[in-house]
Amino acid sequence: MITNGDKRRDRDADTVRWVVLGGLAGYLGIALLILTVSLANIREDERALAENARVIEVVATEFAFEPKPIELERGETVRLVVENRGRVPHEFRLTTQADIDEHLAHDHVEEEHVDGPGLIYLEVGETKELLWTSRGRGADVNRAVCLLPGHYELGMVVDVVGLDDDIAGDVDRDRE
Ligand SMILES: [Cu+2]
Repeated sequence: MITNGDKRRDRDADTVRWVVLGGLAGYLGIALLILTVSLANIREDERALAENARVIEVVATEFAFEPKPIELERGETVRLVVENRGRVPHEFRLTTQADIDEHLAHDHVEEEHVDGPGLIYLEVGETKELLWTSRGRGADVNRAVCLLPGHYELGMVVDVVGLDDDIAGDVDRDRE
């Protein structure tokens, strides 16, 4: 038997549910607003960074990159404008010799040709940009490479060296 007391309890439970849901929706709304504003700020910061960044023009051909080496100052943000002047697709990948060795050890595992942090894939005739901030010695990249099968072996690798420390010396040593 349903009593009036039961009905009231149901109504009360409904009210509580709606208040909780409303509260959650409110919180979500505010969180979304904060996220949107933060993302807009990040985009604004990136735009400012890109505008002030030193431009380094890089040309990819078969099978080399110019210039050689790519020189960065510690903490410097550069805009790498990479043009594929070759007759086949290439990639431009900022990485370390250790990662290259690792990649080669796995016999050129076929990867999807998608751009990512420090990586752009270039069709013939394509020019793309990469914004990069050098973090300095130890945690940073020391090579720019194309890891499409066979390209590294044919010479598509350049040193990425620091202008203000002795990364260059280390790179020269470990390539010998
Ligand atoms: Cu290549």
